[in-house]
Amino acid sequence: AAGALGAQAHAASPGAADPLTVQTGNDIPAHVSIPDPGADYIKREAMIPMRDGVKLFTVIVIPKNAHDAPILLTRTPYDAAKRATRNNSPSMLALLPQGDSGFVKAGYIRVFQDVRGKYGSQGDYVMTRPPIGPLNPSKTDDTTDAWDTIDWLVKNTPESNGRVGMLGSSYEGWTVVMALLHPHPALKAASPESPMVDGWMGDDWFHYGAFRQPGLDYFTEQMTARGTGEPIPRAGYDDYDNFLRAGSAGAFATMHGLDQLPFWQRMKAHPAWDAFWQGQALDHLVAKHPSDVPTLWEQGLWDQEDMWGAIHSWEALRKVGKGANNILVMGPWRHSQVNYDGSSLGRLNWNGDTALQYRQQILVPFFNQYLKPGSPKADVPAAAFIYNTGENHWDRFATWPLACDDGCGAPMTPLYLAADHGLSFDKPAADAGVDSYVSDPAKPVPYLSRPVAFADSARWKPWLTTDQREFATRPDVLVYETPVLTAPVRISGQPQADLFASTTGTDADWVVKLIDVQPDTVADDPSMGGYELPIAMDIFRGRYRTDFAHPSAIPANQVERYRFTLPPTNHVFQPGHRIMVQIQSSWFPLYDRNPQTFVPNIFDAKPSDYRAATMRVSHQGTEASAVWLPLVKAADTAH
Ligand code: PG9
Repeated sequence: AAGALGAQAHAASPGAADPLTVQTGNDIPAHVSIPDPGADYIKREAMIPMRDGVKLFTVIVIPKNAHDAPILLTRTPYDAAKRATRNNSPSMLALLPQGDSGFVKAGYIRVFQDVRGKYGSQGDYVMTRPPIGPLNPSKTDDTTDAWDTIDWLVKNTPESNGRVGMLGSSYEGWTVVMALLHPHPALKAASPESPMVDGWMGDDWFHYGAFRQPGLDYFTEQMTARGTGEPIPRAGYDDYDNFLRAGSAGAFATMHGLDQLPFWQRMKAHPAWDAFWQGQALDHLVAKHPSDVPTLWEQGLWDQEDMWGAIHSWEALRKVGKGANNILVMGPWRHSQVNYDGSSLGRLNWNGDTALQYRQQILVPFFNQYLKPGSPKADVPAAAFIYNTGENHWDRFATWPLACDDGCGAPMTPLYLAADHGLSFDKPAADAGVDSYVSDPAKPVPYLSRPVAFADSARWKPWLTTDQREFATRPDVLVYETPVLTAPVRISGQPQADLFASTTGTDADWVVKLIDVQPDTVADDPSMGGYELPIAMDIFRGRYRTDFAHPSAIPANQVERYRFTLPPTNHVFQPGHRIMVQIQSSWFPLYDRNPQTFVPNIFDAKPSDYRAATMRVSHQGTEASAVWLPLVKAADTAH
């Protein structure tokens, strides 16, 4: 039969190959689009030229028959083509991400763009490329790239009304903040969602100088390929063992070849908050270049990745008099949950889908107000929209926080560590005591029960809500708690850890956890009885106690003061509950171990540097350790 077909082809075109029979070129055409006549949108792809000639790959999804439509732009390192294709569907609602539904229904044009050097875009990739200046000697950054993109979009999208909003979470939130440093005039509203703002202070890379080891996998995923790279291969399932066996984070990275990555080389050279980090700390930069673009700064109350960025940028802007067009939003969410279902987190259940409530009631009306002329004014509170995680409802604030060190309705109130592992609002006596534990770097306290694999995203996402009971029983964790509360205790602001402590070593980490202990009996959910729910917790690397830029050895056996702000909260400890504080000196393997012997750079610590030390926490007289609470009377709440 094959011979007969060949004979027919030859007979049809003697002398020349018939292209309908003999394929001589590429079976994959250079340009192809598969139209769906039933689709309710048009999808365009463009290579948008930047001022230096580099072209960025951009997907533009336009509702069919759109005219005078606003544009919603997200710039991403996570594959614009994929971000714009949740499902291969003729329905724009099904095509685009879940969090976009309100914008789709409101008729927006949706745009996703690959940042420079990733996926379809040309150019070189630089991790969260610092702004043009001492750390970036080129003529472009993500401020100019956003500007050039918006300029092109409004000139080349005839269906648009010339108004653009920017939205995105995490790295995508960072691109929104970068755009705000010098916004294009067509940028009319913005929402950085859990934006990465200061990688050293409290976002992805470090918290107060303690290094977050999952970052190493992120580096190989992002920087070993233009497209999607792989995480670091592991011999064992349990990352507690994998990292412990390697020694320092630097040794783990070297063993797995990360020294080839320029960003890791830079990070390793800057373990302190020096000019490298200061020069790209966007909370400081937005205050130096405050924009007039109305902005919703959003982050989760249990945001396990970027819990620093939104609140600190918002606060910095408020301090330079830009409160009016900058609103803070905090939902009862993990990282980026704002764009998904917000009905629950871990073992916690909320009053409906809180993420949808926020998107429907605040986010979309806010963007409509500025992007769709003629829209009603959005009903947005003057300062902040924050979920009340103790009473299970949203609170609207005309000013926030409700208590702080200076300039709020109420001062901070110390909740002191007390004798016999108690907590009290009364200042302890001069001889109330000191508690101690041995912190052994050979047996660090885990942040989640073992085995713990960074790749297990189902455990990672809600981890900040994990029951802290099993850690409370370790001999290297100090536990303090109040009696059972007989009246509600309301806090709304940022608690502050304030430790007076010593170590027999010369460096130390301090982890402080503020916890809501549920009653023994929880009638509707009995297995929650006694659950120790973290409300605010963080880690502080002791060498930075006097200066984030210049670490110094801790004098052995000398009481030093360690003060650091815990993540923000808006919570009510209900009657029947107890307030608990836990203190420990490691949180592994999420954070690299402190060798507890001062070395110039902990990334280079040698096995012999890691030594057990006795930690002493004082709770007496002038050395009264406390957690300062943004305590408010219920009547002070502005609903
Ligand atoms: N938290 C992630 C990230 C942001 C910025 C830099 C590196 C990582 C993210 O979710 O995008």
